[in-house]
Amino acid sequence: MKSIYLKAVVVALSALTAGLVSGTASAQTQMRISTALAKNTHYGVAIDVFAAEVEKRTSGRYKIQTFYANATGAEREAIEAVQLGTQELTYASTGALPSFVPEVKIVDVPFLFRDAAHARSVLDGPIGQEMLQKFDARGFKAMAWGENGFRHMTNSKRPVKAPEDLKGLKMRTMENPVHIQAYRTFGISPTPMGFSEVFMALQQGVVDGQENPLTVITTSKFDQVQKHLSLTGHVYTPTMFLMNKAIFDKLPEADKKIFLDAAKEGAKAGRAKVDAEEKNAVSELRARGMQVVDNVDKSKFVDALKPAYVEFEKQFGKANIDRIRNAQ
Ligand code: EAX
Repeated sequence: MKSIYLKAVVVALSALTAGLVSGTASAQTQMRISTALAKNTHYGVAIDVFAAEVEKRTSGRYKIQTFYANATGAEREAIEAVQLGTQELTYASTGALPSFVPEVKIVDVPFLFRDAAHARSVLDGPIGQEMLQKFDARGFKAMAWGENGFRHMTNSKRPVKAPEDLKGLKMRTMENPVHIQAYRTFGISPTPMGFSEVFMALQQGVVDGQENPLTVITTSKFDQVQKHLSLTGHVYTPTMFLMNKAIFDKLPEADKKIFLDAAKEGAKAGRAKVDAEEKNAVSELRARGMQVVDNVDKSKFVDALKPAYVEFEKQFGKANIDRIRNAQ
């Protein structure tokens, strides 16, 4: 009799403790996500939507603090912090990612994607999802691909109409080895640096030019320090929602799904912002005084890259490049 009574007390007590524990668990968990560009950009929108979706779908059990314009460090440092777990999340381009997960380099091959629809369907399809999984072994949960966009060249020296015009230009590039190799093949002298240093490097003439999607050129006001824009569209740059793997793994199953779905929503919002902004970007940049070459013959740029493609095919396998290139 006594022992039954005791058991009942124990059960009641443990129920109470469980209640208390779940009471504490329902207190808010704070997490941080950072990105390289300002709040009013396609990156800012992506992390804002991600944060809002996580908060909404978990009824506020998580609070995602958002940091813009490299406030927690450049992309490389932010990715490192996520790998270490000192920061939970970041939304970054493929600029610095290859140093962490070399397999991702293939997406940076120039003129690989025909258009944004092609890029998005490859990244959201089996090829892109396989690549996300490569991040597991390196301490990341790669949650979803997002978008920076097709890169175009700007410089302060001359209009770039053909690859010959690039010879001798000193250009800031991302730290991405595929870009660096391709741009050298064009005759460019590449100067890799983090994004936060670019405006000043252009302003002070440390470099003659840079290349970025139109949305980045307009929102970063590169027109103030660059005269010429050429719509080369030479490389597509995706972005990625990255989370520390151990922190992700500890989430309850239902929350894992919420985080993954929220990342997809964030990516979608980012891509929609790219679509909206690209419509007016060229006329906007012209209005701000840039000289725009909008009729470059892309096949000449592709031809000029022949020696680089030989290297890329060796490095990534021609079949793997073709599999992406020929995806419908
Ligand atoms: O993710 O560093 C860069 O040029 C990227 O395109 C972007 O602006 C930051």
